[in-house]
Amino acid sequence: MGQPVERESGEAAASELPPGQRLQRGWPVTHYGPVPKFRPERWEFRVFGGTADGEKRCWNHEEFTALPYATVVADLHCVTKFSMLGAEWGGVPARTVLEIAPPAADVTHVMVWAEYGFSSNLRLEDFAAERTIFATHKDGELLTAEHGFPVRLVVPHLYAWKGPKWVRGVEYMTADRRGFWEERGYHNIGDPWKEQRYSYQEGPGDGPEL
Ligand SMILES: Nc1nc2c(c(=O)[nH]1)N[C@H]1C(S)=C(S)[C@@H](COP(=O)(O)O)O[C@H]1N2
Ligand SMILES: [Mo]
Repeated sequence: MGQPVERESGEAAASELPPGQRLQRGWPVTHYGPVPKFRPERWEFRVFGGTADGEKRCWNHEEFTALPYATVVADLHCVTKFSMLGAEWGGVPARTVLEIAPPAADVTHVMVWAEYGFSSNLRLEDFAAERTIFATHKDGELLTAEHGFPVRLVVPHLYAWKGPKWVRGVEYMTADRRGFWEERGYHNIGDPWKEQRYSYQEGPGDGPEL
């Protein structure tokens, strides 16, 4: 089991909820659209866009799950106001992906792509945060299909829509671009401790023009 991880500044203790959130018993399933069927022979995880050497990286399922495994204890805060606290996520840290497939020096943002074209954009520093992880497991068990099997992103310090389920790749970007929910009224950054829920709350510099 992983050790509880020290929180970064600005975050509260594990038992504390961000403003406006309430505790949820159990673990509800929340997403837009159908649950994709996992086809191992067709599945690949791609890193593309502004890589340092200009080359794409591509891992099949066997290769991806053989990457260095780590665990992170983190909460899930849905913008619809429920939170799930203290899950242990296991998988491949985003930092590991950044090390193996480094971005070019001018990369500032990433788009994380999932099945059916779902996407979410992140600042490179949020993606590179110590606890951002491509989770394959929760509390020691493989993720279920509806919770994102085989891989979902968990970004502990942002609202949960910033963590796509059924991830298929990462695009390194030299400018910011809105993802699926960020184009549809949700905040470009999505910090739950600042209650950055909706795009109308964005200040100058928080995101590209809508
Ligand atoms: N591919 C995909 N991932 C997604 C979503 C989605 O619509 N599609 N919804 C997000 C939202 S809004 C939340 S709250 C969490 C919910 O994760 P859970 O169903 O495992 O609780 O998944 C996130 N990841
Ligand atoms: Mo959500």
